[in-house]
Amino acid sequence: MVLKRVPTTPFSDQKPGTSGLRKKVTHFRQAHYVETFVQAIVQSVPGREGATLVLGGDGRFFNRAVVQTTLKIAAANGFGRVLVGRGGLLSTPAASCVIRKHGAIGGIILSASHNPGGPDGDFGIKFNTANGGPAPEGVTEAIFEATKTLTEYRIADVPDLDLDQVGTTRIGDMVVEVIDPVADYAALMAALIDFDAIRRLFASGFRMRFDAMSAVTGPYAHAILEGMLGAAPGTVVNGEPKEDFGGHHPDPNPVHAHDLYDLMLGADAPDFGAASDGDGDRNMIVAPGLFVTPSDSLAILSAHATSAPGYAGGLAGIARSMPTSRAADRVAAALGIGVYETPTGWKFFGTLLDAGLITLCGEESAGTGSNHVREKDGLWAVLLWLNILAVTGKRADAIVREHWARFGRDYYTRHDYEEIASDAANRLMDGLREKLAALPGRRIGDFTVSAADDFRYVDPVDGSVSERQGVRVTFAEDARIVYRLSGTGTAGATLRVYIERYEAAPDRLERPVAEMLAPLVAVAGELAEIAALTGRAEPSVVT
Ligand code: VG1
Ligand code: CO
Repeated sequence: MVLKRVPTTPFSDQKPGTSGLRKKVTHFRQAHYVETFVQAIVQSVPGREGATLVLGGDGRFFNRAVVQTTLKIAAANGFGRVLVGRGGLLSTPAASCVIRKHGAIGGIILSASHNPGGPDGDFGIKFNTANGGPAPEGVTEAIFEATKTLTEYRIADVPDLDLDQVGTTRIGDMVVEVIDPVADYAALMAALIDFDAIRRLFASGFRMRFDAMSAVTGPYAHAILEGMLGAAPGTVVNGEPKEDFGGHHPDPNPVHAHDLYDLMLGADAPDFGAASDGDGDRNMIVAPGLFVTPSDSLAILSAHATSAPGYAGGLAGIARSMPTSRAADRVAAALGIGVYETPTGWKFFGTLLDAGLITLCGEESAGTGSNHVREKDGLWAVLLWLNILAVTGKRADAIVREHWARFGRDYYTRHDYEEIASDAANRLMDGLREKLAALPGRRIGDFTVSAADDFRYVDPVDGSVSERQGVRVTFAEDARIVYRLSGTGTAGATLRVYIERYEAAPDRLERPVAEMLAPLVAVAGELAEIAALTGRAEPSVVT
């Protein structure tokens, strides 16, 4: 193997965000940009000499090229073995599963998740550590520091490998194993979920639609739902991963997965609808006639988890990201288990999962997961739902209604203001921070502020501190508004405003969400002066 040392000038903009480094493909394609970031990752891995690395991505445009580059840099930096998904594919949860199962030292996942793909779309690179989870902030900081000082990278000067056949090859001393991207993941699902019960459910005529959104979960869903569980052929739609996701936003929400949403809310709805995102870690659940918010889904899965073999012993605790509704807290209280509130981003669940403090966790952004891997897991959530439906024999909409009847309902909406000017976004957040101290006790509209702060998280396991994780304003009327700026966008800034209100009166559980939350939406706009500061009268996306 010929090893090249290539001189490069450092970059100043390779700071990983909520979930790795995410930029436009055109940005990633500038000379040495990918190589510098990958070199920074690999050299920040202590003990890499001879160790195993996992590699794969969501199949978007540029995935194949970066897989080849990463293999060559890994070989030049002393790794002993790389497990790479066939065709360069691995969903994010499957990568987490493979890292854990094969004792890898970490993994590099190529994805910009739910962001659009293609030559003009987005690309991303993230690093996961040996526990299978997103690198914690200490590690991403070290990677960022390296990108700012690197003057060369090391790369094997070898031809591209054929990654389309399962099998073993080498680059110099480094073994490259091309693996079936589905097999390990499917085996893990079969160990956690009652596949027999779900097989009987499908055999009884239960109909479902799973929309893979032309992204990475297609092969997983085909193999598991239609192959192992006997769902009718055609259950999985858009099941072929495409480099540009068919031109769509692979974001499973009622806006971008509207075909599925419309079908489920129409007269001919099947029994269950679900979708997943670009890299397979998000999920959308739609019952016949009823969209299930991700926050409710976390609460419902938590309440029923023991019906699955993998959770039959009960839950240790539940965690949710701070902006996620407090529906899961109500379940935790009923179960008498701990509940943890973390900053946005899956990396904050890692220590809690590793320490055994929690079993399930989730985010309002369509992320749900458990201690089975260290990433959120879209298909797992769908399978756990199916398990619950199969074991209870109830319809999905009935499960949701029963949940509200028992625990009350946390009406919830998120308003996103995308691609606003960064300085306006920062002014808005700074303005809110300045107001915080004076807010408690203040009456705004029909609401009285009971507490207001900028969320500061102290990790209960390792004591690490994360400041300024979002402004939260809590009201005496059991309502809450949260403001934060996105850390995954690739153009300008995105303001996210999370609005929720609890309602327990039996005759007020099925009101239109927009109507129930309208007064609070008005308060949210007034408090942050959104229209005046951003120039936007309306959000760009409401979920
Ligand atoms: C968003 C979501 C967050 C999620 C992150 C990565 O981050 O809000 O909950 O963990 O995306 O998800 P932000 O910083 O833009 O709000 V994925 O599926 O895009 O990797
Ligand atoms: Co994702």
